[in-house]
Amino acid sequence: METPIIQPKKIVYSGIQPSGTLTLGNYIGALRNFNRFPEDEYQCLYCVVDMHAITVRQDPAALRKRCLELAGIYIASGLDPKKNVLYCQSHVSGHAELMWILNCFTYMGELNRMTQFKDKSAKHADNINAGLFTYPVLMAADILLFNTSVVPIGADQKQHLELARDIAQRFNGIYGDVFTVPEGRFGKVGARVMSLQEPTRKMSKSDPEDTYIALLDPPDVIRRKIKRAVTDSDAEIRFDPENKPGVSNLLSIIAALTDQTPEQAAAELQGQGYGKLKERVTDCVIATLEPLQSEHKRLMADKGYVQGILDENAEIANRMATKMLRKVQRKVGFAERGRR
Ligand code: ATP
Ligand code: LTN
Repeated sequence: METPIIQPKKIVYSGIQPSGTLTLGNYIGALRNFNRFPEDEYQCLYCVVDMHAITVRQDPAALRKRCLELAGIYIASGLDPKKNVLYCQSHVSGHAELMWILNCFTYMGELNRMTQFKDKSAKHADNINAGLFTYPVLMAADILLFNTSVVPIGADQKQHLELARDIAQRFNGIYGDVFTVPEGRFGKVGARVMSLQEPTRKMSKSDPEDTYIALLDPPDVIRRKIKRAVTDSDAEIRFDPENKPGVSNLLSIIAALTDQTPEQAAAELQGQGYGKLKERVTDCVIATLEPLQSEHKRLMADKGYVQGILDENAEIANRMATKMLRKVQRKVGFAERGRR
């Protein structure tokens, strides 16, 4: 009998910044897709990217608290911490070490083209630091450090992922096949959830409160924010992002949360008013977030448990990272290490 060939599992990797309260955009565009990889084929790592978060000023106590809260959100969203590696970026020094090497394989011109850098520089004109500029290189290091095949992210991160692929290919072109070239995985619906107040802009946790739904908003706040969401002055429920951005955004939210297409969601509400549309969005959002919120509350009452998960998983991530880092260091010609 032939021995079966056991394929190593493919690596899935993503990260979210603990830079504020997570929004429905983070949930629909990223978090809810993290659970969609069968465990017999994929090993998933999900990181709390606290090193990325300090590219804008953070209050230290608040940042530390948000790191633990985000780990709690990962678990509360259904990610089993025994099967997924959930850890903090700053606990694995390999991220910064690989970033330095990759900095030397990234061109200024490439970083100058990044739209997130342009947006964030405009938003934080008083603090355009070098970290904000090299942010995408740290993200490339996160991904390449683990030989990642698949990166589930929202549409706004596509340009950063392309850069990570370019850096990997450039490095491989010089040193042989060192890095796996990663692919992005974007949701069919909701890869770009828009602001409730300015539906031509992305929903973002660093914008004013009434523009986003926070994952931990209580039902009455969710209801109020959706009621006030900007629509338009005719009354037709139709999916048409260009001409009806507000209504289309609400339809996309329903579609993403009910696994429909936005057109199907529109058809179901045909002939009804915007009041009904908003009621439907509110019901879908509350039904989705309620179980996550109650599990999160339970976890936050036991912070020691969440901290323990982060500690254990940092060890696993460190082991995986060190293996890759040593290989890269050897390739570029760093000094030999003694065995002691
Ligand atoms: P900030 O607003 O502070 O820059 P952010 O929410 O844009 O933060 P992250 O927390 O790092 O950035 O995003 C985590 C994940 O959520 C990424 O995969 C990102 O693409 C996704 N994401 C963020 N906002 C949206 C959105 N409005 N729609 C869909 N996906 C989103
Ligand atoms: N830059 C991402 C967050 C992020 C990330 C990653 C996503 C940092 N490292 C690695 C995927 C893989 C953002 O959404 N702002």
